[in-house]
Amino acid sequence: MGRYWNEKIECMAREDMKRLQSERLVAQVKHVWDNVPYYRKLMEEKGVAPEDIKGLEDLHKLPFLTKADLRDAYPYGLLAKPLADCVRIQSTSGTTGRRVVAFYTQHDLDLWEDCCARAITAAGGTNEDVCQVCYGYGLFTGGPGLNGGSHKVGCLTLPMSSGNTERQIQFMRDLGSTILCCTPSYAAYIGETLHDMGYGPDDIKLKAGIFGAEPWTEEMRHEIERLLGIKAYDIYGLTETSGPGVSFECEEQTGMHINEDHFIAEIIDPDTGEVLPEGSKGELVFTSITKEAFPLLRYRTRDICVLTRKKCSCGRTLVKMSKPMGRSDDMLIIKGVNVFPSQIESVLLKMSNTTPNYQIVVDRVGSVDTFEIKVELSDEMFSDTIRSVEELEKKISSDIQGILGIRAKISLVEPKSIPRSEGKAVRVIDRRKLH
Ligand code: DLL
Repeated sequence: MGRYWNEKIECMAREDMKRLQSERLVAQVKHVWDNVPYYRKLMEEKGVAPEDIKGLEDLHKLPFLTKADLRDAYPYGLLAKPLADCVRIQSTSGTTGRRVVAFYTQHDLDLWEDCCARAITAAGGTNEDVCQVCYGYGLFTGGPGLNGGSHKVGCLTLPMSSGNTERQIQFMRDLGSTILCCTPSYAAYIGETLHDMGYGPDDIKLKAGIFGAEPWTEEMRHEIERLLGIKAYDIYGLTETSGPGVSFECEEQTGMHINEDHFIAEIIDPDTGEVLPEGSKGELVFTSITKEAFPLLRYRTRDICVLTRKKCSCGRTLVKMSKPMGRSDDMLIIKGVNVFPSQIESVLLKMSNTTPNYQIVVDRVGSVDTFEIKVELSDEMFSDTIRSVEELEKKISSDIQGILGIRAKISLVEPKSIPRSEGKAVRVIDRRKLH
């Protein structure tokens, strides 16, 4: 049986949760209508007023909010509280051409940290634990979110931020860290460095990791678990919704429970906006029902996933989302075929002779797309015969073609030649955009 941070909420009967969500939704819509002219205009354009929203069943009447709205309203246009009541901002790095600034009241910070505390507890964390937080601190939500959650749980918190990987391992060993929080790509890098330093899982005390902020596959999970000798849990969130902790994995490791007392989740068809039934794959949409300063009504995340209400052995009744399978705006279209980097990652990590380091390079020559996958070899494979390397190349090529239906040029590269990431990994280089 699992341990809970807030058993009453995490295991609440569905009917009670629906009632709670309905009440909070009605109040949130009124709060937004009264305080945010931008939302009021969107609602008026759709012909809907607060009186029309009587509960969960009316959610679909509300207009969607998109990233374009966030850009339009930047920086203060969606603020629902006076600035004097706000105590913090966080922001995205803006790598995909968007910069999102989210505002928090003290109450918002408390609720956010509470969501992160649920995630740490679900990963087995208690006040006996030493929690090493190596997400970036600063504007990025990863460090501050998990830091706050770790404090709430009462863990001894190591606010490391990312970088200086050998020092991370030194601290991990000296202070006996038991929980690691960082991106999955950084976790793999830390694991690799641990081994390079001549250590293995027996030389550290880690038992669990809470990894998120970027897509990662089951194969990547197994690789990290092997390298560090831990159980690896997924955590999801986005700056717009506060940050990490919107959803988190329990010991079943089959998807992430959404904190439904704070966020109502819907899955829609990204092309038509139609709400899809449970179990369908589509774009995740969130409505925040407790946020004060920066509320979101039907915010389109662009993340593609599936929701399920199948009973979970951990006892939580919170709906579960699958790992995001990609973003509708990060999907590559190569030679007319839809390609998600995660599909490629799962093929590569099934091979025993490669490392979790790869890069996808897309370009266009004339009007034809070129598609190359650089895959880093393991040390053992690198010193192997040319023939076995050629065979590996062929195997990867045919497996990729089997899954995607198009051919990629496979380039096997030397160990350690693909740049490592301390935050979100850069897996795709799409040179077509530069033309
Ligand atoms: O990445 C918040 C976060 C920090 C989540 C630490 C988990 C841990 P943003 O920088 O705004 O916020 O990026 C949000 O990252 O829309 C997803 O596309 C992606 N993402 C976040 N978590 C996961 C995950 C933070 N577990 C965007 N799996 C989201 C896959 C994820 N993608």
